[in-house]
Amino acid sequence: MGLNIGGHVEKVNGKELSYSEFVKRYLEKNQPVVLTGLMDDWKACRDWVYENGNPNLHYFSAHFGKSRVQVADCGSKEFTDQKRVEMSVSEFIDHWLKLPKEDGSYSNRQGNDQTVLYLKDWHFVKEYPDYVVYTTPLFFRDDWLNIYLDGHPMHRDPHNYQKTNEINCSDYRFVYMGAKGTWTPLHADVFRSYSWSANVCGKKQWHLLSPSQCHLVFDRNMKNSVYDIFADVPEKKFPGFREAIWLECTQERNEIIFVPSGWYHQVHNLEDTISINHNWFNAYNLSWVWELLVKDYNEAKEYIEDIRDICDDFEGLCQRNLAANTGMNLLDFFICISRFSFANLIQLYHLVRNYSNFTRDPLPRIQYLIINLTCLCKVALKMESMESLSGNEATLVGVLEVIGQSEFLDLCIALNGTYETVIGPTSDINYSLGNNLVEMDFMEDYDFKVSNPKDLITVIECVLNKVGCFSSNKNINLFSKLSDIKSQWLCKR
Ligand SMILES: O=C(O)CCC(=O)C(=O)O
Repeated sequence: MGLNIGGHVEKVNGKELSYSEFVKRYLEKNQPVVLTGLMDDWKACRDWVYENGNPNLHYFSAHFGKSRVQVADCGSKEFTDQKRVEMSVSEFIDHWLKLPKEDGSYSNRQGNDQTVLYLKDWHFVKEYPDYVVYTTPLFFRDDWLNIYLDGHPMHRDPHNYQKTNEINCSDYRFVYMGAKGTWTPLHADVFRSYSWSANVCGKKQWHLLSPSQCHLVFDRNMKNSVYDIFADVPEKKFPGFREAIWLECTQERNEIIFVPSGWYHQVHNLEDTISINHNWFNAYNLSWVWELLVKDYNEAKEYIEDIRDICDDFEGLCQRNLAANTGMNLLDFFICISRFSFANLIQLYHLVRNYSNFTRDPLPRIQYLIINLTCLCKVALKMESMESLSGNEATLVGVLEVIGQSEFLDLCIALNGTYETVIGPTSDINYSLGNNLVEMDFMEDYDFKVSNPKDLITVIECVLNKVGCFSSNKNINLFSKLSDIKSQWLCKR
């Protein structure tokens, strides 16, 4: 029996969409969309593609041949994913060019003797930062994940900390390349982040399942999900699978698909395809990331429960396992959101305090910052109940100390640049972050130390109080919003 297709992913001309419309229609509602018209000036579409639309594979061998990449063997399953091997780009391209068919592609999806190789998760931007082949479209710019990883290690394991190790330095900006017939099994994305994927050439077929239906692709114990939705899925093991209603999408060359948080999807390359994709999170899907971490943490704990009594540092082991399996642990996430809270607070404080000095109305930016801080607070409130985060020495950090760190300054500059792009500038004059940081000197009076979510909420409350005083003095219609956030906090406590 075939899949139950309930509809197709909407296609929209990205040139006719504003950022606020994109937020309202897709980020907030967590709905997928295909955007057209956003890749016209990408160098990748010229350098990497012949005029007839085929990938210029020789270009890759000639320019990036020595790069070491992860390649999936689409014909063999290993645990929950395809088996991966490492090879050079040249080796991968040689394999592709030697394919038996005259059109240079694999003959069908599976069941072919020929090993079906698919280059995945190539950290291209990280490896070739000076060769700018694309610009991230406006809609996907507010990307806290990659902004953070540009300057901060994600997992600072005190037992095993190396500045250069893979987890520490990676980003989530990738290139994918595969011949017709290569594919990606059913999955939801890392951290339950958002993702976008742009076809530089070729064509992909997507099948997507909304989060409200995802339980249907799991087995009775809710442990394993279906691997390949086109295989013979046994009803006994996956009793809900046939009820699932899928969204389908054929993504053409020069189109970008937005995949929202928590949507399961399976992808097939219908032609030889090169794509660029990013994973990211921001205020709108932060709670998705938190929920996933809690679920994975509980599973990691349950898995080793039987050695709890003989383990010196059971909690530490759980956190290390969580970081290894999920890509970050609870502490990493807490440190990350603390820094984004500080960065958003600094901007908010600066904008409200100097409200009348800006040449452009800062209110839209202020409103955006308030939304961000509301989401950050909501997540911090959820985190409060997590025992492993209450009073953790490992995360103890002085707010002023963070503000003085160069990587934090870089984060603030990047975030400010992002907001200028997505919301608009507040001034014709160049933004001077140094002044903003100096303005925060009032914090010295409080000597804030943040070691758990409760402390973080206290800092946010304190700065919002200050900001609230300024805004009421200056008649900015902001105070009611701040009171709303506070009353939300109070009734949740
Ligand atoms: O293009 C593919 O093969 C898979 C991409 C994907 O799953 C994703 O971007 O989340």
